[in-house]
Amino acid sequence: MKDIFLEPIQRIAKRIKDAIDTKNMGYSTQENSSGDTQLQLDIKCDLIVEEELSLIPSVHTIASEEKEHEMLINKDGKYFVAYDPLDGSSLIDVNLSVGSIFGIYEEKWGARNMIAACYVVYGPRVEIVFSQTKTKLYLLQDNEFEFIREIRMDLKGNLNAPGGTQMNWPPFHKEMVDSFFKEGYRLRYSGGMVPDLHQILIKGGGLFSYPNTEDRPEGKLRKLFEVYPFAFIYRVSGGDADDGIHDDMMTLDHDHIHGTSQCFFGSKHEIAVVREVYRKNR
Ligand code: P6P
Repeated sequence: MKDIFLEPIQRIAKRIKDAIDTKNMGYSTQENSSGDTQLQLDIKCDLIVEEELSLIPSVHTIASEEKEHEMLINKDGKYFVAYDPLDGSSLIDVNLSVGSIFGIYEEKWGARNMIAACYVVYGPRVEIVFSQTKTKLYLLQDNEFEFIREIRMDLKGNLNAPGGTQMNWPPFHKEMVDSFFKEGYRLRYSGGMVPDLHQILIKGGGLFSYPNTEDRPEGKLRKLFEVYPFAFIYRVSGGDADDGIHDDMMTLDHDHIHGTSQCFFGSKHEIAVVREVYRKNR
């Protein structure tokens, strides 16, 4: 199954990298379903992904952060692909890393139907991380992606990536985040989900958190094309993920293609701490 998607995603990564490197196109007059004003680059990257995925016969339906509705590709296909074509695109203005995220589901949407996940990080280098039964790292060199190594996380890390507006965090969440800093964890947060989670994954571990907050009572990050893909990747890599609400978020059925959720991704130790704190404060 990886062989069906890896090559198209490598083509997507090269085309989006080229799009990022071309002349700055500024903002469009449109908004996406999350209410973000779309960069013309967002729209261009969305079309790149749509074009490449549409060439795969086994793709049934696609759903994009940049599209209000899902899009039928081939009624005889069996894979449902959700994607965020250029996550964190507002960071391009300040020359920080951004990414593309893909969640691959079988027969229908929903965490329980996820069978693979992948992201591309566009930084000083372009890298792809693809998870199915193992998590594999690929690096773009001389315009070709080369397999580098399998990624495995340590049981405990020392990086702490606390998302969301701190003044809107629940007090028990702030106490938990501060407890990691008191243990010596180091703050690593750029505001880009892909590079922030890539750093924790590659450096062996830690915690990324984005809680429900007063201003975002259902969290901010989108389930189908952000939360579930990274939860899948972290678990396959020997880490863990949780939503602080359900016994196992990856058994949940589908609700809405733009549904959001609070989310925690990290090494097993840090996620166990999250589970204990959130169960106590339900
Ligand atoms: P905050 C980018 O807009 C994004 O969707 C993710 O890439 C990132 O993790 C998050 O929002 C950052 O949100 O509220 O911490 O700035």
